[in-house]
Amino acid sequence: MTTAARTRSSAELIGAEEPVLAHNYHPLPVVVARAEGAWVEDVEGRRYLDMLAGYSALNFGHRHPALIEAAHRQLDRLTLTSRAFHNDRLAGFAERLAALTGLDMVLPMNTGAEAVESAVKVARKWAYDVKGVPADRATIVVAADNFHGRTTTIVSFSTDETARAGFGPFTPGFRVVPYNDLAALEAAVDETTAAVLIEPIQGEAGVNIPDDGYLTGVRELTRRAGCLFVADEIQSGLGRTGHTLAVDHESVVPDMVLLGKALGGGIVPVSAVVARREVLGVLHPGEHGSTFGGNPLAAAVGTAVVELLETGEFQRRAAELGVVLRGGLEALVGKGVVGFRSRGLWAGVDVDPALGTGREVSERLMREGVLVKDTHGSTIRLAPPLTVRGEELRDALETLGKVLGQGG
Ligand code: IF1
Repeated sequence: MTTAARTRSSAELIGAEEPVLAHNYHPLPVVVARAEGAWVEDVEGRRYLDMLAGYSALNFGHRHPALIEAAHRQLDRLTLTSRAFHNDRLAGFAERLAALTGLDMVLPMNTGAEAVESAVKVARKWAYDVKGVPADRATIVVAADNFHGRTTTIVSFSTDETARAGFGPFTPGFRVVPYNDLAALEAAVDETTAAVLIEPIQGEAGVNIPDDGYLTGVRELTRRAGCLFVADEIQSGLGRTGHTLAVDHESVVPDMVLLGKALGGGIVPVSAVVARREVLGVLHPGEHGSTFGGNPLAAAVGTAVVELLETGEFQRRAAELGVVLRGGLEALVGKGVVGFRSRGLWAGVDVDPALGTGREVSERLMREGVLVKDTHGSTIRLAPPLTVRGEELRDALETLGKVLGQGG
């Protein structure tokens, strides 16, 4: 029987990837074959609690019934037209998404990086057409330790050498300031500034939560300076922090909100720039686009995602279970955890380096049936689906304590 016909083992599949798949990841040695809710199952049938949730792309769990139903229904009707024609799903998606975020207009894209790239283009065009910045002089201020994606323009303003090295020359027009530092931000903003682009909570940096008042300060500072506040909510948004958007924690409304990941329900790539009409109004036919942006399947799934969020149930669960998460982590401080940051169902946990690297702890947790991902050094991130049950969360925290108690 050929290899292709027989179901290959996890080990065989991992081995088969090596010669034929680019080595741009170093995955944990687990091969997932099926999943439901907060649980995944590998090729051999072993089950794991998924405490990463696709880096917050699976906020509603694996294969949420309402989202799968929306996808199936649309698959049987229409999947793609390109934007050369209208489709009967896009208006509803844009209306519901704009209303959910409290903004006016939607630019539908596919990946998070495309939303970020689109925001850079729109902010620059707004600077030239509305603010009156001289051509090609627009600047955008970003934060150190940012993560906004992997394209060459985006890594141009990354401060992570691993993300940048070997990919130059880089796109000019960006200024980097320390995160959570309003004085430094004020000093960097001037008459050429189109926008300030920040994550309301820095995900890849290890769930780096700014001081209360920082987001309000950014909002006031950008309004005073006449530039745009662009919030990258691609990882922090859509219920993760106990609010629809992380900026809701300070009741701040940015000029542009970037969404992705969970907007596609863990089924299809869906991202969007949502903004005030004056901002997205700078785009005219032929100036921007995407083959798949706003496709009917994405719009149907995206609409079902927005409908889930309109109930407030997932935001409530993230807030309520976030108390369980925080309490469980507080109990581990001094028992292998040297520090942590959490908001809602999102935490960056700093493990005692003497117990191992984040990767080593992740591998030990995997052997205990819990999947997490390290960020840098000895920090691991916890971001379960917002559908996780309280007892599942408590079990995962108990397992973390057990692994750390065993020396990491
Ligand atoms: C990978 C990190 C997380 C993001 C924010 C934009 C994007 C992301 C705040 C781009 C994407 C993903 C990328 C993925 C792993 C994951 C990640 F580790 F890379 F940094 F979540 F922290 N803004 N983050 O977090 O969205 O184009 O990927 O759809 O590159 O390995 P994308």
